[in-house]
Amino acid sequence: MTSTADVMTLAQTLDAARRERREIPPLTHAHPNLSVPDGYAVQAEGIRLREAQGERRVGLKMGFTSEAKRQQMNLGSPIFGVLTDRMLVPAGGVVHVNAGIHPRIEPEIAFRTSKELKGTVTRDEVLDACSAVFAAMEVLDSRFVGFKYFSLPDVVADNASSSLFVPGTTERGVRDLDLTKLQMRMEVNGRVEGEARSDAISGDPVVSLIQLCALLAERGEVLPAGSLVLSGAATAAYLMKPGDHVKLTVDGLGTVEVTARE
Ligand code: OOG
Ligand code: MG
Repeated sequence: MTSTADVMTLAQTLDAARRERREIPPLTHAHPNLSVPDGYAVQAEGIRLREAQGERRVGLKMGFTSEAKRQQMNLGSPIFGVLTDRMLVPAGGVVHVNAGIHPRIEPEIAFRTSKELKGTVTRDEVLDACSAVFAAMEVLDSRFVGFKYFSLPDVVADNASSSLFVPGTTERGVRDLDLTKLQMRMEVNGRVEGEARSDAISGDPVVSLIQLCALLAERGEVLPAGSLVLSGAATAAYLMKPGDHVKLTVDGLGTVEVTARE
């Protein structure tokens, strides 16, 4: 187990890399024994640093919940990260690629909770606790060199590569549509970049929330009421270039668009 001093140092290193838009080597190069729980300890310390800089937690995101993502990053199990208010980009807004290191964008299904969820929960309990479902895009930005070849503890420590998220504005009730059969299409400058059905996400995006509650419980945490939750990308992520116009269309959940600029 990494010591508390190490956890703080690693969190500060990652936070500085993020703020200075600098790639760093994976933490496991210098700390080969870093475990996944250590990664979550570094992530939590990193979020405390961001809160100390005035940011507020608004939700959580799941990662590696689809086969497409697990293959793209060559990593096998679901992980979570924390979303803050400063990561929010309104639908139709702009993502400045130079404000990041190597931002990538991906299509997601998002939920808002109105009740706390804790520990082992059923699909019905999740549906009862969710006040809305909507389409969203996530902009990832790994702080590690080349955005690849990192291990699970590295990406967990790096807050699951969180950078920005773009929630759609068409909100629906979670029981109003079959959440496993929503066709999702992400276009870049009119060209289809990724397409999948929503069951690409954990077989059912609601299952991502069940998994999230289980992962949180391992750390003695709950999914608070009022959280925004990204259930994970349905397709591989796309590397954004200035001038790209990205549009996600999801059956029953409308469209979400964003433009990349320098
Ligand atoms: C980790 C984050 C994965 C997703 O939706 O699967 C993720 C990464 O790809 O760097 O957000
Ligand atoms: Mg994602």
